[in-house]
Amino acid sequence: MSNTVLAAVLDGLMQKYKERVPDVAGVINALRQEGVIANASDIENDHIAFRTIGVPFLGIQSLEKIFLHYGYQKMEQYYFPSKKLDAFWYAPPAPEYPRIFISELRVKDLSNAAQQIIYSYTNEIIADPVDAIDVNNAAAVDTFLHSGLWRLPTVEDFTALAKESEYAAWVIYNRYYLNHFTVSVHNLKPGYNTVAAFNTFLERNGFTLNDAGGKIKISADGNLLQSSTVAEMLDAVFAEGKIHRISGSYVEFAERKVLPQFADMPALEIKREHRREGFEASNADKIFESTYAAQTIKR
Ligand code: OOG
Ligand code: NI
Repeated sequence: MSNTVLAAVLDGLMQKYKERVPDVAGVINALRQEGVIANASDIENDHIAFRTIGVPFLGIQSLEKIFLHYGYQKMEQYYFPSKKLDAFWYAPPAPEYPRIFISELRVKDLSNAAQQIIYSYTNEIIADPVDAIDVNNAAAVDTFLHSGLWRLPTVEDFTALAKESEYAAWVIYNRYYLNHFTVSVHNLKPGYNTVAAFNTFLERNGFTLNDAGGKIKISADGNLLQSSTVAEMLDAVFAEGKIHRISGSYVEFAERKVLPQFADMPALEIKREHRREGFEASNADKIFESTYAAQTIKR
């Protein structure tokens, strides 16, 4: 287990993500302009997220091996029946690293036709690709996470998949590109340290928020609050050089409240372990929609 390798892998992910998602630099610049942070490195990254396809050799069981190797610990499972997804979250080896959320498409829950489209791509993979890379080599992992695991999809296949599962279409094109990083808001200065206040800041600066189920997603215990931007549409090159607009990635914001048993602790002593941990399926269910057409149409 080497945390310098993990740090380099995370840096590589963030770099490509920033290049593809203008909202990332947009949010960082707005925070700087309003004097909330001095540098991008002042932002605490609550978690990052990946999407995967549940077929042999791929999916969660494949991608997670990289992060388990770096000392991440597999935590709770979540199930999203209407979206036909499963997910797990992973606790980092040290608090300065982000949590990881990995979801997986339940391919067998899709129609036969959609399954056949997916298999026509994923059947190119005849062994777990993670087993073929040296996970101690950050450059090798970076290349793997940003390379095509299967051939470029056709616009027809992409469109047919999107009709049944927008998640399926997103991942058949975007693969392991970072789906989002998450600004942790509770340690920011007053006026920015709740999701409600942060959303006001975001909208004042022209960002479009995902309003599926309301702009603030709140866990049943009231202690995990989340919001997200709507993914921007980008021109993507498909098979035969065809260009089609697809949704890219988005940015998320999270507020983890101090747990009731630590309510009387002095503010300066409060650390990550004193706050609400994990995720919430009902929040996540709506956050997935940040890349769905009903939301992306708003920007
Ligand atoms: C992940 C959506 C869920 C969260 O923090 O609950 C999520 C995705 O869009 O792939 O990020
Ligand atoms: Ni998230």
